[in-house]
Amino acid sequence: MSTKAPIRVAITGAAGQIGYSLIFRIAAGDVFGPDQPVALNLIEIEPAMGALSGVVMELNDCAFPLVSEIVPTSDMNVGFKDANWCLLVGSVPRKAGMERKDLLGINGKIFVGQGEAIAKNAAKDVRVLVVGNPCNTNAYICKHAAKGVPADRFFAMTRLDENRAKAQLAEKAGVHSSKVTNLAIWGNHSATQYPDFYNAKIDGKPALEVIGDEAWLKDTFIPTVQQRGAAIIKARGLSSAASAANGAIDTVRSLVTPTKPGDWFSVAVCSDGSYNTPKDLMISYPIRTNDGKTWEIVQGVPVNDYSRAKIDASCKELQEEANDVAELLK
Ligand code: NAX
Repeated sequence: MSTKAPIRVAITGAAGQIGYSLIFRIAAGDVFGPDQPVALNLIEIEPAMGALSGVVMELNDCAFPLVSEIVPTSDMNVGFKDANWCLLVGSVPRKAGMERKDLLGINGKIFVGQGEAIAKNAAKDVRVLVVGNPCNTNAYICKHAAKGVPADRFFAMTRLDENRAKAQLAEKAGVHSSKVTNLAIWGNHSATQYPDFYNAKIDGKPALEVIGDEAWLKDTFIPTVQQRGAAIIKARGLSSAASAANGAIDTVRSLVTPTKPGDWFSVAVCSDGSYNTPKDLMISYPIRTNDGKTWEIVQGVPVNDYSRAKIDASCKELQEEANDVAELLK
């Protein structure tokens, strides 16, 4: 057993599908490394506590060497206590006939409560990744509610979109996905997201040059990435879970590990107005970290007229979502 102090990770929606992949991989050391113990605070709503007890039994049955403690709870004050990382996965799914505004309102209340509980209970160095949809706006609400926690500690997940985009480009180019770099997702984790193929590289060369088919990139690649979640639901009868958990794992790992020189990764962060985007919203950009602690929006990435229009459309949608939840932020 490692002598390092454990990192405490709070996970909401712990008995859900994504939780079922995510928790076991964190416990196995996939995020913080094979020498870093983790304490797991598993948060669920009361009706799912029975299911969560089954997850805890299975976790125990894995006898993971790195797991120092497991705290299953439906009390947010217990769940976020001393958490260094909060992975907010649980949220209420959209049901038939539900307007976006209704969904935003229902989830918004949850993320106000969670933001307040994080501010009150979490560790001083807490960082928060929101996965539960609509993740950008849920993170925006949480950030506002978590008074006293710096805005640069909040993130919303667009890494699954980045990974999906890399896989599509790799397949088209006939190379391994690891050869695709500099793939930024801009904007919202929604159908308006912009997977930026103009700046992506394949084996160090511009993706456009390697693929040589701009029409395919605009008319097939972008919609395929934007609609990938729906394609998985159609094929599997369930939404993406293992790949979503993997996206969350990649996001945290990228934020705690120095980024390779020249490369970047995608995650939504609190906008400082970079690239003429609205300040304060949670917008996905090309991000890098030099020390695994602080991060920066990569500056100077070329944005042509096509990219500009796509980024603006996605930010407009985020602004509308923010307007829909303005009441909750008072
Ligand atoms: P599930 O419905 O399987 O699990 C969600 C779990 O959250 C349930 O067990 C539920 O009891 C719990 N929950 C609900 N409200 C809670 C609360 N207030 N506190 C604690 N737990 C709560 O959904 P799953 O497939 O795991 O997806 C979880 C979320 O991820 C959904 O909002 C989904 O839309 C979102 N996704 C986000 C993605 C992204 O790229 N950002 C991709 C995958 C996924 O669609």
